[in-house]
This record gives sequence, structure tokens and C-alpha cells, in this order.
Amino acid sequence: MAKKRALITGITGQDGAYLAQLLLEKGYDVFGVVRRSSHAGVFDHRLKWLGIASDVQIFDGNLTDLSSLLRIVEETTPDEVYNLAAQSFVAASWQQPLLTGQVTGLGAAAVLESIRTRQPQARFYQASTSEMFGLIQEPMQSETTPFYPRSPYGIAKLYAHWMTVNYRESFGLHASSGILFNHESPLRGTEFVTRKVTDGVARIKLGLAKELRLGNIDVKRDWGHAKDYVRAMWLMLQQETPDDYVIATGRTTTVRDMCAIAFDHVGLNPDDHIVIDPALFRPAEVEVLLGNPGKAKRVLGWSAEIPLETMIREMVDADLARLRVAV
Ligand code: NDP
Ligand code: GDR
Repeated sequence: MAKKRALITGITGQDGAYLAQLLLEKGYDVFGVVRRSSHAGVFDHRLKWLGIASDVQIFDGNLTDLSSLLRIVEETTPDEVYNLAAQSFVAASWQQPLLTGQVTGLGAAAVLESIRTRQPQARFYQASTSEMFGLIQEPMQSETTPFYPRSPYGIAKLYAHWMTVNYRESFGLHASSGILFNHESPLRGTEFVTRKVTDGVARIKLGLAKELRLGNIDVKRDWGHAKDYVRAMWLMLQQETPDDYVIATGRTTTVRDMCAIAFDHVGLNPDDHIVIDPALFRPAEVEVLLGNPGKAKRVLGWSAEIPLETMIREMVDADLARLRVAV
């Protein structure tokens, strides 16, 4: 049987790297869209970290350039397309609202158009997000909870989400959205709070820093592990019928308590090191997120396997190892 072919936008990001690894293990040919930068050569550090950089085929493209996506879809003739590319940092979306709209919102529409016009039989995955729920309407968010995004990022993602639903209903595309709650790993960018904390804790432990500056640590998030979550993406595209699914753990924790897990792991007291910096508070906040993964469990047979404590300790250990090599 011919090998399946998967195209991943955002392959250099956290999820792109883990998804590429999963698909390679499953025997896929994996193609990735990478935007050109002056840092060519280091772009694939996450893929290198996983030891798969030479196993994926990279294509030069950008979500803001439809012509590049049309060309890449024509050249790769994918069976499955995973749209993970985005300006994904919520805080930055107030600084660059238009770019966020172009990449995170319109970019998804460009990927959908390139599939509709060049490869309509391909199955499509859209990286939707719990940020679309925003101002909380129900204590536990499911596929039927109304949306009320609170940031330019959440609004751009909501447009992409509805475009995915619309292309499924209008053109019969096999297009699914995963409404994923926060998921982390040692490959998480250091601007996101979990990795900022684990990196900061490792620095303090090694004597490279004294304090960790954070914003609002009373907010609550439903945190899972990226390795578990990319498995859910793949499962969605193996279903006969496309659909939308909430992917979450069903447990919520404050940033404060997540910090305690990281500091405890190296025998430090968070109160001695955390400094609250009002400049890091957001113009509008999503106070609490808690997902109901019931449908994913029922239909996909998926559930989160790696608990928060295990993940945070893994991240602290990875940061300690990385920093020890660097110093
Ligand atoms: P990352 O920020 O780690 O990765 C984003 C990827 O998008 C990178 O590969 C980046 O490339 C690429 N990208 C950015 N702009 C463009 C562009 N103009 N053209 C082409 N590629 C571009 O995100 P994650 O891996 O954490 O998340 C994957 C997706 O899932 C994102 O869409 C995110 O919004 C969404 N999501 C993430 C969640 C999470 O908790 N991680 C939860 C819910 C949704 P480069 O390397 O060049 O920067
Ligand atoms: P989020 O993740 O905005 O939920 O988006 P992030 O880790 O950035 O923030 C989580 C919460 O922590 C609070 N916070 C801080 N956040 C950061 N980054 N830095 C700080 O110093 C800090 N102090 C407190 C934030 O205010 C926020 O409430 C992530 C991204 O991956 C999105 O792309 C994805 O869609 C959602 O998760 C689900």
C-alpha cells in the first residue's frame, strides 16, 4: 500500500514537531511548510531535538502567501493537511493585531482554499483553541459552549474555526477542528507561562537568576501534554465523518499552583523568587478554562495520559539539562 502523505503548516512549532514525529512513526511521508527567515539553519531546532530533522521534507512558504500554499499542495498531493501555523502568543496579539488576523485567521482560509481548489479529497485539521471560549459562559466548556473570545488571537482563531465548519458544510471537505486547551512540553516556547516558569526555576536553581517575574498568577488553565494532544489531531482525521472536538484534561489549576510544582521539584520556595509585574497583565484576561473531553473520549477513544505534575517536572529537568550544557 502507498505511504500516506501529510502536510503540516507550523512544523517548526511545538505541536508541529511532535505531530511530525507521530506521523513518521506511523509510516507517513511528512512535508512541512516553513517560512523563510534570516535564521535559516536553526529553524528546525525542535525537529533536531526530536532527532527527525532529516526525515521530513521542508517547503518554503508562508500562510500570508496563497500562491506558495497552492504550489506546495500541488507538489505534495497530501492525504492529510494539518494547519498548525499561527501567531500563537495571545499577549503579542494586542501588539500585532493585524498580523495575527492575517496569519492566524486569513491564513487558515488560504490553506482551506488551496485544498478546495487543488486537493479536495485531502482531510484537513484546523488548530482551534479554548481561547475562543474566552469570557466564560459555562463552568466546563464543551463543543456546545458559546464562544466569547477576549483577544485579537482568540477572534482570529474563531474566524478560522468557522471557516473550517463552513468549508465542510459548503464544499463537503473532510475538515475538522480540534478545540485544544493549553498543552505544553519541553519544546514549548519560553514566552508561554509554563516554560517561562520551568526555565526560570532551572536558572534560579543553577544560580543564573534570582527572581521570576510573572503577571496574573490567579488565572486557571486546563493544562495537558503536547504529545497526548497531537495524537488527538491524528485520530480526528482517521474518522469517517469530520467533526469538531474539545481536547482537554478536565482538570484546572492556577498558575500559582503550577509554579509550586516546579519550585518544589528543585527544593525551592516560590514565595522567595516570584515577583508580580503589573506590566505582564493582559488588557483582557481569560480567567479560567476547564474543558470537557467527553466527546473525544466517546468518539475518538482519546484521553489525556500525562498528568500536569509529571509534565512540569519533565520540563524543569529538561531546562536544567539544557542550561547545564550551556553554562
Ligand atoms: P507555536 O507558536 O510553537 O508554533 C507556531 C508555528 O507557526 C511555527 O512553526 C511558526 O513558524 C509558524 N508560523 C507562524 N507564522 C507563520 C506564517 N506566516 N507562515 C507560516 N508559518 C508560520 O505553536 P504551537 O505548536 O504551540 O501550536 C500549534 C497551533 O495550535 C497554533 O495554531 C496554536 O495557535 C494552536 N493552539 C495551541 C495550543 C497550545 O496550548 N499549544 C492550544 C490551542 C491551539 P516559525 O518557527 O517560523 O515561528
Ligand atoms: P495562553 O498561554 O494565553 O493561555 O495561550 P500562556 O502560557 O501565555 O498564558 C497562560 C496564562 O498565564 C498568565 N500569565 C502569564 N503568561 C505568560 N505568557 N507570561 C507570564 O509572565 C504570565 N503571568 C501570568 C496569562 O495571563 C494567562 O492567563 C496558550 C497559547 O498556546 C495559545 O496559542 C493557545 O491557543 C492557548 O494556550 C490555548
